[in-house]
Amino acid sequence: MGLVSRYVVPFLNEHYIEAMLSLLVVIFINFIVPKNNKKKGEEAMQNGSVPGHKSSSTKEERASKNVIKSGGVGDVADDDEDEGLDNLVDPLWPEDLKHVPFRPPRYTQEESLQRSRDYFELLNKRRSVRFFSSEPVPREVIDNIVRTGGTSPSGAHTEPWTFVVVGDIDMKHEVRRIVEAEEEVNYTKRMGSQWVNDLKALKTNWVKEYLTEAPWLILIFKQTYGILPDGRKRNHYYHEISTALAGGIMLSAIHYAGLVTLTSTPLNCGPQLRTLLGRPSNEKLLLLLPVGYPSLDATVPDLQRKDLEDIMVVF
Ligand code: IYR
Repeated sequence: MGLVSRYVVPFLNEHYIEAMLSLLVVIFINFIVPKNNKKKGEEAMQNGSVPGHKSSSTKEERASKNVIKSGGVGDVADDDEDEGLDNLVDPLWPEDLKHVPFRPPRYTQEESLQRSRDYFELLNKRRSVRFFSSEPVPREVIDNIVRTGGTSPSGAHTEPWTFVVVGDIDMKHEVRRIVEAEEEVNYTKRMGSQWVNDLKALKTNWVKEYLTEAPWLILIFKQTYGILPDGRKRNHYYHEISTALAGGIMLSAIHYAGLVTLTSTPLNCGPQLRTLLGRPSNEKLLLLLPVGYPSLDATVPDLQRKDLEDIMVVF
């Protein structure tokens, strides 16, 4: 008691307490906050997400929130728990990477105008199709489509993607079994009534005939990190954005080849499909594209696209 009155009580005046509180605030702002943000920033660089976005809720809670927010196939619940992403090796470039002249084809302004019109008109005819013919498509066409996807830009040129091509009918049946079982739960439980209602006009449900009708399925996996020959993990910057861009480029290649696809995102199927296809745990399913010709009686919803004024702002 003597000690307390001698050493503590004299300092219990409001000026002293105020000064100590200010000191604590300064320490917190300067040292604790930047440290946390740096860590979050590093995480975000790897997955392209917004720092501080992940909450401390359980995996299941995050899953259902994500289902409602984004409807993404690669969401946390799906297969996105990245284990041990510390100590990543940054991309390895050859010691003396050369820069070489770049001379792409050069068109006149009129030619460019014509080409831009033509390409718009071509891609404006692309539609997501759910009704496929089983008519075969040569493997070489698929090879070229995958090659084209592989021309996509990627973070630090890490090419963080794997395209799994399935033509084997038994494997397609396995994929369909997994997707339909999960999608039934998605439609009846996980998605919620508003989401199901929003999709009504598209006439989708959990029965996915296209998964066995289409001659090919392309499952696009993003690689959340790379694995070097010596086992070290390599940083794959912006792996999700890079792989999504590759998917977009593939959509245009599929359409240009006169084929159709559906950018399907079978929610909660990632881990099972990854295991079925023998892919390693650094790969997460991003998109599943059935590829082939439309069935003769295929229909699509009569949708309109937004006008230029509604999607473009010019300064
Ligand atoms: N993945 C489901 C649900 C679905 C979700 C959206 I957002 C769509 O635009 C279409 C379908 C399915 O494939 O049925």
